[in-house]
Amino acid sequence: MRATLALKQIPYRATHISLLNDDTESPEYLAKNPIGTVPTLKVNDSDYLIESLAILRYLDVLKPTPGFWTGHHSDRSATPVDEAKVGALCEIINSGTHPIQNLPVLHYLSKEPFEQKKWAHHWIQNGLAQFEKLLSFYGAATHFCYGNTLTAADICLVPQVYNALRYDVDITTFPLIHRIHRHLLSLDCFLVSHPDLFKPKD
Ligand SMILES: N[C@@H](CCC(=O)N[C@@H](CS)C(=O)NCC(=O)O)C(=O)O
Repeated sequence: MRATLALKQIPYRATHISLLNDDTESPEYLAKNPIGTVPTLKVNDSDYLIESLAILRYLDVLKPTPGFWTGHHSDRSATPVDEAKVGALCEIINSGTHPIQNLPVLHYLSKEPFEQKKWAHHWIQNGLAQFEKLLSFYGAATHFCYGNTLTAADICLVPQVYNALRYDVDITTFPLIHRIHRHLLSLDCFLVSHPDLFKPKD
């Protein structure tokens, strides 16, 4: 979400919310987001948005340029098929990978960090393998997941790779993901939104 705000040059103020300290369980937080997840985006005095893809869609309607649902194609116009393909890449991360390695699932699975890590590693590996296959199937080029410009698929990929590295998934075994991810990390919108920049100072 922060990368999208940066990409679309929408100013915002970030508040640090720690899942590990149960900040999302406080009455103040739950009043804004009753399911206690992050991210939450305050958009006016009474509305708070949740769910990353819903927020991405909102931000795209709010500020359509640059758009990120179809990718730009140098040899042709973008079509609804492009949008569905970008959507499929997003879903592999957002529905097929991230939720299975999310903290509540790991806590339900086991109290043992080793078991949690083994599970998360397996499902992230599985999700990225699917993503890699689809990148290849859709003919991903060098720099982006789809087409010649940044799309929502890139925006979904970067935080999932961040998590993959936390669980020691070797992303060099996915050549397309590895190459694209390296390029994405050099872009301003990802540089200024990197999670390490939003950690509280000691
Ligand atoms: N599908 C939601 C997932 C939100 C979500 O589950 N976020 C994680 C952190 S990345 C979280 O809040 N986990 C803690 C919890 O669910 O209690 C989205 O895309 O925003």
